[in-house]
Amino acid sequence: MEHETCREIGTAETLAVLRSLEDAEILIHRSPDGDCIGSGYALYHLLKRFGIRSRVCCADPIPSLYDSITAGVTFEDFPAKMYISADVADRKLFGELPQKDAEIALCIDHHVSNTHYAKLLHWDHNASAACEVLYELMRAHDLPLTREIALCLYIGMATDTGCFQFSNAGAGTFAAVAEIKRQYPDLPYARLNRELFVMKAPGRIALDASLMQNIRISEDGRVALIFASADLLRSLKVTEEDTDGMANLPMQVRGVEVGITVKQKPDGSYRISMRGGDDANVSVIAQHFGGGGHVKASGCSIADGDPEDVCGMLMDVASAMLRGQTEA
Ligand SMILES: [Mn+2]
Repeated sequence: MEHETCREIGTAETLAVLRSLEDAEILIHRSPDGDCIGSGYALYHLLKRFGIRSRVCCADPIPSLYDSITAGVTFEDFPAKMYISADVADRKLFGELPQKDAEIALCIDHHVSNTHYAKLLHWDHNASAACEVLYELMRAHDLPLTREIALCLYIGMATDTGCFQFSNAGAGTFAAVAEIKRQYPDLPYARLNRELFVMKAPGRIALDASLMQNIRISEDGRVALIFASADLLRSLKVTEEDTDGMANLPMQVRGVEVGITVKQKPDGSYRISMRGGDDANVSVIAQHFGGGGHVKASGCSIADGDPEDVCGMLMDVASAMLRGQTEA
């Protein structure tokens, strides 16, 4: 729902709002990833330096993968007076958080699809990550980049750029990371990259093998689809947290421009993720199915249907739309 008076603000006003907060809760999105966790915790550390009590709130538990961010942080118990959000494009993405309907004083985000649900919005939809928006804010006002904050921001930018491999990693992203590395050369970058982007749980290795064995590829080789049935996910005991990054699998096939990942939920509905190569705009394809997102990374949901029909239809529509996009 759009806030009737949502106003976009720059860094100076954002900083003033942050400084004026009191007993604040920082809301991040459900199924938390490195960017919302990183930006949420970075904001917590920043507010703490301003002498402001805050805590990060998420509908789902923070995966142990992000222990390096959460270690040593204990949130105080206090009745919240104000709410801000980080990396949350839409109120719906709060999930089943008790505060999901609260007035959001400020949202800091980078999603082009932000629905302007907050009272004030500080965003840059050209930034790779909410963590990059936050980095720029801190840089613009000479706020000290502490070690904890640097770690949070690094993980957020690394996450949303697929470890700096996606096209959303811009000059600003690399400049931010260069500065973080210059100030903190001894953060465990290589270990973090391996833990976050290379290593997988054994069940996940088995899942990837099965998905790749059954990958569907269009006749022209430009659209690939993998289907993870609820049965398969259950039998391999793969948790939600373990499927992170699964959507990038079809893009491993050479020549693929649109990669589609279909995950069947226990209730029979489907969650679809789409990834785009150089020439594809998957946001438009996802919109066709009522979803949306970024040009190179989007998603949508389908309520029900036979898996064969759903996968076949997605392949057909994506192939046709890709042809439309790339016919010059
Ligand atoms: Mn993000």
